[in-house]
Amino acid sequence: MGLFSAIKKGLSKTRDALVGELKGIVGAGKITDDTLEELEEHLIKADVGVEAAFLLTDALRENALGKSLTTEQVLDIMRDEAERLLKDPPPFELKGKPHVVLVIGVNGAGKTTTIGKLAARWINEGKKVMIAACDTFRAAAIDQLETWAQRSGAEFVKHQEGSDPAAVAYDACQAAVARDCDILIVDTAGRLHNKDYLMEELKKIVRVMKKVNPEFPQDIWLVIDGNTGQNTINQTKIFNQSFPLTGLVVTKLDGTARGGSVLSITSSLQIPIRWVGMGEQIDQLVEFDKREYIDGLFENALEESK
Ligand SMILES: Nc1nc2c(ncn2[C@@H]2O[C@H](COP(=O)(O)OP(=O)(O)OP(=O)(O)O)[C@@H](O)[C@H]2O)c(=O)[nH]1
Ligand SMILES: [Mg+2]
Repeated sequence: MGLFSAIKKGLSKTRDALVGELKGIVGAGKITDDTLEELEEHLIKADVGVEAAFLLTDALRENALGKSLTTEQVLDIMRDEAERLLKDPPPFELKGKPHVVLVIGVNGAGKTTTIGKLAARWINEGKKVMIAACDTFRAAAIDQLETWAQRSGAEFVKHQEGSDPAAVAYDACQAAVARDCDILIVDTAGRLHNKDYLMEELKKIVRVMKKVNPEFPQDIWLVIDGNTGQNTINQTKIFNQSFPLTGLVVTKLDGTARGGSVLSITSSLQIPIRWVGMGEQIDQLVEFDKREYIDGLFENALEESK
């Protein structure tokens, strides 16, 4: 399955909800305030998120109120607005040697898997990559990352289960410098954004990294599950208050994802989406592409809904 169709499939729930009922709402004559209100409610249900739902309907209010438009025309206006809301990330470039990427997120979001995929990708590009197991809660978590290190050919740093994650991070930074690695990717335990002590633990990881080099970590990426819908926006906001997030990874867009919510995340927080997880396999990670995403959300939607 090509990237385009994979994204389309992943976004199918949002798209179906968006377009399927849009026809009924719009097809009834002139666009009125009532139509827009109904549409707004509908967009929120389709999980594009409250912020994006407001912005999309505002765009319609400006351009469509009082007019008789076809469903295609209404979709076009929303599409233009979505294009305005989404940002393409600046190209990923290495800033320093090693370039350290700290990967954080709630439980089960896909952090460890994403790290394995990233390591494989960068090693394929000829880079020397190290990964570090700062999820020390469970032995299984360390083993899981070690398996990814073996599969991808990355160097691997771990301590015993139950050890201080910050100590692992410190060692890994030093080892990555000593072994002349291009990139160090640091895995962390899943944590809920509202658990203060876990957020403190992450802050400690960042602090000790800076002892090795004040520039570390050059990137902090939040991994979010594309199926979580509206919840991801709150998560992202709270993580971003504690850590200056430099990018997002949205995983599981291959499933029956409600990936429309990423529209709201980028529009309200201005954090670029960098990577998209499209499956469990090592090569199923793609660079986020705004065009493909928007096509996945809107293209041929009318055809499908017929
Ligand atoms: N379909 C699909 N599954 C994924 C993707 N990314 C991760 N997964 C699966 O999601 C589950 C959780 O992935 P992990 O990488 O272990 O998630 P994690 O964030 O490290 O989890 P914790 O360490 O427990 O917080 C695993 O079964 C993965 O195979 C994806 O892009 N698509
Ligand atoms: Mg993990």
